[in-house]
Amino acid sequence: MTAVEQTRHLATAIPGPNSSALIDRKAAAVSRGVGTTMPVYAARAGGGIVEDVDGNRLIDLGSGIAVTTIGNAAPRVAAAVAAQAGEFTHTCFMVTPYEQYVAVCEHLNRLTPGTGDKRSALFNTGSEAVENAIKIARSYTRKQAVVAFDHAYHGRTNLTMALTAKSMPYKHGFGPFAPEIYRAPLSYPFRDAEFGKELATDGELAARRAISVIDKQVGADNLAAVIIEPIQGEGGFIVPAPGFLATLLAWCRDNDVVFIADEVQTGFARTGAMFACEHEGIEPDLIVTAKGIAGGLPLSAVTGRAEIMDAPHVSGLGGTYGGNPVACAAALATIETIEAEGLVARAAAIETLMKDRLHRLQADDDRIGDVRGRGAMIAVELVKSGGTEPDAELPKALCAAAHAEGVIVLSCGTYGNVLRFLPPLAISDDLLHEGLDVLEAALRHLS
Ligand code: PLZ
Repeated sequence: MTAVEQTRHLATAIPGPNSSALIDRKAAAVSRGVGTTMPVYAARAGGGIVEDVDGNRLIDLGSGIAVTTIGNAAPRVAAAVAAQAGEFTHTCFMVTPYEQYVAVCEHLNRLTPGTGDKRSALFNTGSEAVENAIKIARSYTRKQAVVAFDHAYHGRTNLTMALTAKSMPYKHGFGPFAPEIYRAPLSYPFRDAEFGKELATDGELAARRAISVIDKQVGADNLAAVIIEPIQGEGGFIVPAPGFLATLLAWCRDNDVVFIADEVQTGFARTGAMFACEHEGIEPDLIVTAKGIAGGLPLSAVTGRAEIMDAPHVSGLGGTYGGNPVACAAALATIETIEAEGLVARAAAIETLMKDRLHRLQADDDRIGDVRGRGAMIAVELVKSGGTEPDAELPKALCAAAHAEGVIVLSCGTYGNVLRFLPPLAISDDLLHEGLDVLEAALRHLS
């Protein structure tokens, strides 16, 4: 197979005739509940480009929602998947185990923050791993309650819907939700600033506000776990004020509460560290990973302190496909690629490039309220001119304009007013600049 040409190219209007035909087939065959962001159907992808079924080549600033971090169809992954598929595709680890599963767990134990004795368990999706982290925490503490945060996203299964904050589209009409889930206030510097500079910059203060809510409304004696994304993803790429996570973690340690970091979106080099917790200098009890772990194959994991991970009884954890051998082969190739190609440093370089441009854009456009994020996980929060009132229409219009010009870009945020960038680390600087040029022009045009 030849590599996808690394240029943006519009062969037809977006969508072209072949995508349009597929859009009609989808409407007739696929549940309406499954929505799509882009109006084009993919044919091939690699580097920083997704090529559609009409021969259009689009700049990829989404990585399939932070999954193909090392690049799509990355050479080591493609080769490892093909080789493993030729040997065996499944035996079920719970029936006839295989080395690849153990090897992925060894790498996770080595790579995640914390030097103590660790164990891992493998699953298929981020939601499934989050559910298992909660099961493990409950088994270890023999307590039931779980605290999640405002703006959190942890998945779409029943327990993870309960943990997720936003109603539409994730929860609306799908209740009742799992019991014993409580919500605490987050540190959201851009919005906390309305309540004073201190709260916006002092993470310890914001953590004390959350701890007070937890203490009074749940009580540590009932609380099994606190779960948090070190940088919230779907909620709007919210980076908490320094000290917020460390203060929460310290409180958890003092109160026999398991601290779970959901690094499903932030993990595996995405933020300019292998894991986002490293930026805060914290070592969570449990860490949940998925997405970037296996270059696009479905794999997820829970990793953590051995005494916690070993709390569930034998055969208390599992699932038919968890740690599928093809997905494990992809994960081993992904980890090898990150380390061999120095991709953690590449993510940090992408942060510098993007923030530099976006800050300059912000300087003469007061609709950009905030520029934030880490590594190749960068966002702009869009507001009504000069204020802080969220503007959800502008990102919609910007995304539509970018899509029509051949740039894949996504929005997010509780208020739907955040434009987020999750480029693959395999993208060139030229393509990144070109993608931002397109957005900059669209922003000017929409003023
Ligand atoms: N935890 C932090 O970001 C998935 C969801 C897209 P699954 N985020 C993308 C959508 O609209 O469904 C995510 C996440 C965090 C958990 C999950 C859930 O991971 O693999 O989608 O189950």
